[in-house]
Amino acid sequence: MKTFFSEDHRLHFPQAELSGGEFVTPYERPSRIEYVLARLKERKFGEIVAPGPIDMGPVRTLLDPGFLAFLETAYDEWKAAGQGGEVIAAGMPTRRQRHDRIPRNIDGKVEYYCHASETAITGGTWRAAQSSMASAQAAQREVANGARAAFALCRPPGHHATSDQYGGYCFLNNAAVVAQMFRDQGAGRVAILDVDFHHGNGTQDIFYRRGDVLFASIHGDPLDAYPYFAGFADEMGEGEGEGANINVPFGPGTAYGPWAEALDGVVRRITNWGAEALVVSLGVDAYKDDPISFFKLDSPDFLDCGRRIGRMGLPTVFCMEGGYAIEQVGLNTVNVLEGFEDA
Ligand code: OKP
Ligand code: ZN
Repeated sequence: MKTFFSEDHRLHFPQAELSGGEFVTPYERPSRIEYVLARLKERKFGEIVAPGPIDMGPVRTLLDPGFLAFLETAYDEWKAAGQGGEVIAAGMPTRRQRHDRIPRNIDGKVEYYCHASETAITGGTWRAAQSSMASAQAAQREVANGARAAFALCRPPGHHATSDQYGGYCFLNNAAVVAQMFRDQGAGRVAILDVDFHHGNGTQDIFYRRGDVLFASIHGDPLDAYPYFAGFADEMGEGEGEGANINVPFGPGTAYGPWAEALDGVVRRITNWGAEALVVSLGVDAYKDDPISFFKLDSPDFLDCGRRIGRMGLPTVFCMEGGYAIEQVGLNTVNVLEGFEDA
């Protein structure tokens, strides 16, 4: 399958992430991508193609206009206000406060539109996020034009971004927009399978009340893992979306046995539900040596995971999400893709 990838990801490289009370180099860093590219080339996996420009149409359909305008200008406004560093939210509206009024002050706007302060915005973030989305859209078009599958090597990732909040290293929800594009082009039902270690709270939130897009995720139990406040098994969708949201949380130390069993369960449900297209939020941070995660998947397990996904036989777009054991990110990612093609 083809890979769609933009060099513009480099424009997003914050110097600092707040982690454990210290500022550290962000785990989500440009070099992650180098390892994926190197493996794709080494294994002669398929053509690597630069995407065309982003199509803002489906992005605007799905996401909040105020949020998009904010992302576009946040860094400049921050600087214009005389703030010295990268754009970092020092707070957020809490459950005891209002969130029906959008502050005029840029510091306040950042708090309003952010849901996790480890994620900084820099001067190149908006362009990088748009190019990441452009890769996802190009992969979608490739599949819409008849390819069995395509890989969007997205950076920054997307699955934590809601229609109006960024955080968890994510700004624009690539997988959600791909699913929406399949719908707009006539697919009746689209499934999103999120295998990243972290719950895809943003994707879940965007489709929670919709019955046409099913969201399924296997992830670290929110009692133990970010994003902490979403991803519990009793979140099953609402209204039209009831029954079209599936969460399978697991605790620390979970190995491939139970994980694969959960995957088979989810695959069965997606198949029975009647999905006509599949979007995979492909994070490989379930890997045993990932520095910010706690599952115990090993590299060969990712091959097997890809095979199980491939057996669904659906037109599939893979969107890169997380994976922070930098040197193994390439191997594990390409393992999923190869497993998929083997199936
Ligand atoms: C993004 B993706 C650590 C808090 C967690 C955010 C992790 C975002 C993961 N102190 N930080 O799903 O891989
Ligand atoms: Zn993750």
